[in-house]
Amino acid sequence: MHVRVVLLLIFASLGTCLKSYQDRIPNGRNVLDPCDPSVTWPAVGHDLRYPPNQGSFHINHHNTRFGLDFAAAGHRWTETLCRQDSDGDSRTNGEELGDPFCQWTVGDIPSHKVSGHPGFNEETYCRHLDG
Ligand SMILES: [Ca+2]
Repeated sequence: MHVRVVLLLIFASLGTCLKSYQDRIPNGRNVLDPCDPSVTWPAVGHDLRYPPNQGSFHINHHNTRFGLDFAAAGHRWTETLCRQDSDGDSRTNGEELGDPFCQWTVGDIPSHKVSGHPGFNEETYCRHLDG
């Protein structure tokens, strides 16, 4: 019983973190699956679409390079993070997330729509999945 309560609290806090992180990057709630643009990818900094407490349960997930860069920036959208190309697809994180001029701040409506996933090089990652 006690263990269940602790686990519930841990998972609840993970979900809360995710939501607050989504609001700290432009279009954080609108990032699409790099290989299936019909669905969103809420856990933008992770290599799983959903955090461990939502959707597919998967404990062995990792941060993407973007997630690591976001953490290194103090979980804030900085000009440096915006100008980085975390996934190496030749597009900056800002270009992919709809802030190509790196002017977005928390609470703003991004100047552009999201156009890519900052954590995956769409071309190589999706080709890898196709086999
Ligand atoms: Ca990308």
